[in-house]
Amino acid sequence: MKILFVMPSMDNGYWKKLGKKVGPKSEPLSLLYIATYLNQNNHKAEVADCEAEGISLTELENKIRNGKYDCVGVAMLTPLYTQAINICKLTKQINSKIKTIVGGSHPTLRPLGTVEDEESIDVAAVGEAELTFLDLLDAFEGKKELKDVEGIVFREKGKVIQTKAREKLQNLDKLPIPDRSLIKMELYRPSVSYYRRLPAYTMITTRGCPYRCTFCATAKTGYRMNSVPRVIEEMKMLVEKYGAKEILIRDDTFTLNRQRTIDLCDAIIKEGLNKKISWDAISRANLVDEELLTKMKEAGCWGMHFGVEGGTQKLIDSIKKDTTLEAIEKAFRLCRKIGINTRAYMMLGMPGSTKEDDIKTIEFAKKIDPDWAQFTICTPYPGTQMYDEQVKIGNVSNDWDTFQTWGGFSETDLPWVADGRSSDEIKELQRYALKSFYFRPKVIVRKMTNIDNLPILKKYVLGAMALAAGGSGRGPE
Ligand code: B12
Ligand code: SF4
Repeated sequence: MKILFVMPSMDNGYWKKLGKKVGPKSEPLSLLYIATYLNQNNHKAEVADCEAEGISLTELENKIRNGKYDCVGVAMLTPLYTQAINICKLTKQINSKIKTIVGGSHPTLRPLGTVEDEESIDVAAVGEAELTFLDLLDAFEGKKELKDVEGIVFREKGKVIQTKAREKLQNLDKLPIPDRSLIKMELYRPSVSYYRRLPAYTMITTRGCPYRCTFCATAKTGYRMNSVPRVIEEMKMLVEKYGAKEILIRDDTFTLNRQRTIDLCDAIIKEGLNKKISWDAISRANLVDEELLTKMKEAGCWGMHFGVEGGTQKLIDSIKKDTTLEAIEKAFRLCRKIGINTRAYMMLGMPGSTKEDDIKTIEFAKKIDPDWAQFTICTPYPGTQMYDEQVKIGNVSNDWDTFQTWGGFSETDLPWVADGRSSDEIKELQRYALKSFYFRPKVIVRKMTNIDNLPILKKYVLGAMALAAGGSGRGPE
């Protein structure tokens, strides 16, 4: 069958305004994984990335009209909801026989509601969808029944039906390396503060996270790893075929399995990849130590990102972060000692928090002194424990377009505000947090001494402009 996978344009709120300039253009790995798997199994799948390729709805319409597709698969993160729906509607207007399938975090976490709310969606895929999609195509070809396809929600005779959940694929090596020739790799680059050298491309080496943070859409999803040789093969491909100078490893908790991290670093060094690329990764502060970080640095790791979230033990306990302020401080201290750049993800306005708590969070960010800090306004995404709890209280919006948790300035309406807090107060605190964090003499001097080439200077100028554009940043009164 012929399938078009579409990544909708991030054409709302923050992304429309500042995101286009300083935000990321990230390879749509989710769609590439599925498309590659289908192509390997004798289907013909293409990928259209409306954001990166600048494809307008009219251009997409022409593509679908002329492409003779049997199915259109659309990626649906919560903030992409409306754009994804518009693409399903458009497809049905062009030809009602084309099957529309949505997948990604939003339908995974809200499967029945997603299909019930929108008639132009034929099927929603729940969870990882490589195997599901292949089965689905068999069903569309009449080889099996839709009700026997695990991991989907579909509509039949006016009824919405959810099938048995699909078990997670344990051996990730069974999936082919995503075929990046399906997209225009030259269009992709991370956000300005996320790289040192370009081309910088993204990959994942594990799936899932066993931790239970109440705000997180990937909480309690287990943990599976690609083998070390498979990771090396993909890294080599990025270097040799696409000229990557940097790799962004976007696993949720890269260092969860300490021995595997060490083995991977050893293999990177053995292959000489550490001489060709640098890389960064995301993990938890309690999952690193001096020996591990030293090994990672030797293997080319230049940056580590940690979810810190709150600046008091009470706050981080309240979201079940399962770590301590001491462990966090230690991880940042070690990274600086070893020479690994750090990024701290902080959250403002958590449930039950006060303005004073948030000020302590901002002060804690300064204390641990990462190279980059992101202060995001806490947002309960559907499917998370936090969402379920806040919906009971009754103050969460169902306007999915407003679910944008950018670490820059939030200027659009917030979908939710913690009890006793106001949206204006939290937005103002966010401005204060960013400005008071970055416009410290120590940070400015550090950034200036780090400028050793023009692109870095350019990205700092862009970053400073973005910060300066963000309102008064007067801070707490
Ligand atoms: C890389 C990344 C990004 C990148 C690229 C996103 C992209 N366009 O793909 C960038 C930096 C741009 C980004 C932005 C945001 N992200 Co993000 N991101 C990720 C991250 C770390 C990895 C995604 C990835 O590539 N995974 C690897 C692939 C293979 O897995 P996958 O995406 O889950 O895909 C599988 C299934 O979901 C399914 N599937 C996915 N899409 C589709 C489509 C179809 C048609 C089908 C059938 C199936 C299907 O099949 C795939 C293969 O098995 C995830 C965390 C995570 N671990 O997934 C967060 C995550 C997806 N992001 C999240 C969020 C909240 C955001 C932002 C809203 C944050 C913000 N700053 O505002 C923005 C949204 C931007 C926007 N307007 O869409 C949440 C999503 C929550 C939600 N309910 O939508 C996640 C889950 C993080 C989290 N733990 O909470 N993100
Ligand atoms: S926030 Fe990080 S550690 Fe917590 S559940 Fe999500 S991915 Fe895991």
